[in-house]
Amino acid sequence: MGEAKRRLLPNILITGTPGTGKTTTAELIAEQTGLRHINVGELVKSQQLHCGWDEEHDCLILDEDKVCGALEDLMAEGGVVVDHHGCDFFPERWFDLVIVLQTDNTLLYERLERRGYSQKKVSGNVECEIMHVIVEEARESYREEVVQVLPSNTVEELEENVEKTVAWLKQATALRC
Ligand code: DAT
Repeated sequence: MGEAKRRLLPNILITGTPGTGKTTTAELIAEQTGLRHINVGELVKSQQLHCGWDEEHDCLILDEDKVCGALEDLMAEGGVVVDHHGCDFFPERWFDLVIVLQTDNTLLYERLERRGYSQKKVSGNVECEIMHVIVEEARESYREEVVQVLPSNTVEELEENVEKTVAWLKQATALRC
C-alpha cells in the first residue's frame, strides 16, 4: 500500500506566484476543515531553515533539505495544508491534491505593490505569472490528476476555490474510511 493510502487524512499543497492568494486560501481551508496550515515562508523564518539572503531576488534562500526534514513527520501523519510559492522540491508522495492559484497580471501587480515589494520584485513576480512558471513546475512535479489550476482574482473566486477544496476533502476522506 502506498504512503498516501496509509495517511488518515490527505495533504494539500496550495502553490502559485506570490500574491495569488495562497495564504488567504489555505487559512480559510484550514479554518473550515480543521486541517493544519503550514506557511513554508513563515516556517523557514521561525526555524531558520535557510542559508542566507538572496540579494538578487530580495528573499531568503531556502534550505530545501532542512525544510523537507522539518515537515516529513507531519506530512506522514496527514491532514496538512501547505502553502508555498514553489513546489518542485517537495517529495511527490506527500500530496494528494496540488492547487495552483493564478491571478491576472494587473491585479497581481497591484497586490504586490501594496505589499511594498520593490519595482524589480513586483515585475519579476508578474513575469513569472505571465510565463506560467509555477503551473509548469507543478505539472512537471506531480501527476496530472493531482494538479488543479484555479483562478484567484476575486473574493467570489476565492470562496469558490475554498468550497471546491472542502468538498474534495470530504470525498477523499470518506473514501479512506
Ligand atoms: P500569497 O500567499 O499567494 O502571497 P496572499 O494570500 O497573501 O497571497 O494574498 C495577497 C493579497 O491579495 C491579500 O491582501 C489578500 C488578497 N487576495 C488573495 N486572494 C484574493 C482573491 N481571490 N480575490 C481578492 N483578493 C485576494
